[in-house]
Amino acid sequence: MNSYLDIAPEVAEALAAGKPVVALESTIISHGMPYPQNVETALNVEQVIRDHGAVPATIAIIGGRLKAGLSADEIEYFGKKGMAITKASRRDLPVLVARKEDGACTVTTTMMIAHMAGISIFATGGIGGVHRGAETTMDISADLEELGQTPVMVICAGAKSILDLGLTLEYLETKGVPVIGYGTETLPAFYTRTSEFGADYRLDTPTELAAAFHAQREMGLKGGMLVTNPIPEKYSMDPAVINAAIDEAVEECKAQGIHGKATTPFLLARIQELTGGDSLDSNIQLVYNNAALAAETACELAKM
Ligand code: PSU
Ligand code: MN
Repeated sequence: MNSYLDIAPEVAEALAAGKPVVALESTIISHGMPYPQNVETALNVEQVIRDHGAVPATIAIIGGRLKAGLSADEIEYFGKKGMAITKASRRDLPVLVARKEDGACTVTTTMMIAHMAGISIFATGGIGGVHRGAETTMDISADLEELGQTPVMVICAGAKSILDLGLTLEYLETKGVPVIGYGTETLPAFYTRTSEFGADYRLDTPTELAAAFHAQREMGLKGGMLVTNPIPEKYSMDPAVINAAIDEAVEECKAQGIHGKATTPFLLARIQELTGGDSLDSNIQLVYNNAALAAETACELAKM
């Protein structure tokens, strides 16, 4: 086993026994939501996974150690420190580990560490993608490259329109990543259940998701699978309201010259401010919804 990796005892026991485990990311805690809702959500999401028969493994870097499974105190620490923790993507791992520093794991590094630990399924809210204007800025999230090379299923609520959804789908197609609509033919747009874009395939049950992932893995195909699960109807937002907030946040981001890894956290925080917290409520609920589906799918996969 990787000597930089610490698997929490409960997670290690579940993996050794072939029991279902679901990975969770830590950037959503430190950079995706404000304190204290971030900590409350992170603890609740672990409970949702347990309630659906799987073991949660929140993933982070602490003191240079790659952690699969955090304690409640460690989650509180990440939530409180927030943006002061380094947001860790693939390129950040070597220096953070060598210097024994902390890092909040994005979708990219959560996939990497989940795979090192032997965890196949990961639930989150949204993924990074091709940003609007990427044809000149070249701002394309490392999450897409990771989906192209690491065999982990990522269950999300689609992509926010802070991204160029069409270009994000083109990139995923190039990388050979299946984009599955869960119970839907269209790509969900995070705060809303649909978008103008199609998913590659519609699958309707956790068993079907597990079977597709199992086939991909058995064939030894490189790369992950992206499952896009629409936000529950009662928490979905008015597209006019959320899109106005997103457009404004994107304009401010450009005007302030924000770029690189700061872009996504800036946009997420600004959207929450502009919508007076409504988008935060929706965000929290869709994460619970994804966690439940991930746990159910992990249970099915464990039987295959
Ligand atoms: N999108 C969201 N919520 C998030 C993120 C993205 O709707 O919390 C976080 C995830 O951790 C994701 C990361 O992996 O931001 C992408 O950052 P970047 O765009 O800098 O690659
Ligand atoms: Mn970027």
